[in-house]
Amino acid sequence: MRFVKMHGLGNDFIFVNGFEEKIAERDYSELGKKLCDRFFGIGGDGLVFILPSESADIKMRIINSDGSEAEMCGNAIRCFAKYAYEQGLVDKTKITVETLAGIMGPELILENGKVVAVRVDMGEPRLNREQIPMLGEPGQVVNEALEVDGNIYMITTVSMGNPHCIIFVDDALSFPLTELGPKVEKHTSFPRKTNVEFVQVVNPSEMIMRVWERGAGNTLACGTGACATLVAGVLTGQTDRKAKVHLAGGTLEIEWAENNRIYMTGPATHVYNGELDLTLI
Ligand code: ZDR
Repeated sequence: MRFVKMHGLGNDFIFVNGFEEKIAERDYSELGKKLCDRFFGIGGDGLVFILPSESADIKMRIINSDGSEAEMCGNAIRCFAKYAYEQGLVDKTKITVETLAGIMGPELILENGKVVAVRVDMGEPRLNREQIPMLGEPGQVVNEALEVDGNIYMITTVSMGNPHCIIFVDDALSFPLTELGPKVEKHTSFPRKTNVEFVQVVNPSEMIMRVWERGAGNTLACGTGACATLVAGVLTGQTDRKAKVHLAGGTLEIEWAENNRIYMTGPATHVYNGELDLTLI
């Protein structure tokens, strides 16, 4: 099976071109677990399939490294758009991509014919508790207390098609993310688990964010998480509607436009092409 390794700010993915490689859908989860393993497989935060779509130009399916399927992935979709364009699977710079979170709209930013960045229309944030989903009374979850092991954390939740729980902290870099992250990810309040973002507001147009990803753990960046973080910054009155989000792997620019849609701009990087004998793993 041929594959391509790409990353968006160090959030790394294995891409499989489903137009050429015929993989049965029932094998997606098992393959995701195996191929994403950094010791016995290729290594990656997720496995992404590029597939034909009936409702958009092209379709993306993403399997987390634990074999679960994510509705959406902000970093992967930038890589996805670059790959689809460069491989000639689409012939325009503004495309529509079907995902489990709805149809997204990446736009390639070219310089001298090369893709230098991708701006993605990530759709509208979903703010009602049942849309996250999170248990409890209907309404928005903004600065609400969540108890974990007897400690109280103030959380704000946002769905970008996938669930995010944002916790504002004084110092994101030294926060014990690997301790608290998995406990919030699997907290009983979140029936489909959640991605967890630890965020420090530097000023109204800049934030530092660390992420504990649902199904993937501590990763270097999270595109949907950066979008959810900007929304949480606005809802809590701490940031402007346009801000830079600094992640371990680099910076994303996020805007919550007046049309209620979120636009994310950032890089997408090709690392290498490979070929794998599936009978060996
Ligand atoms: C956070 C993420 N890498 C992105 O860039 O948006 C998405 C990956 C999917 C995530 N682990 C989930 O929602 O299960």
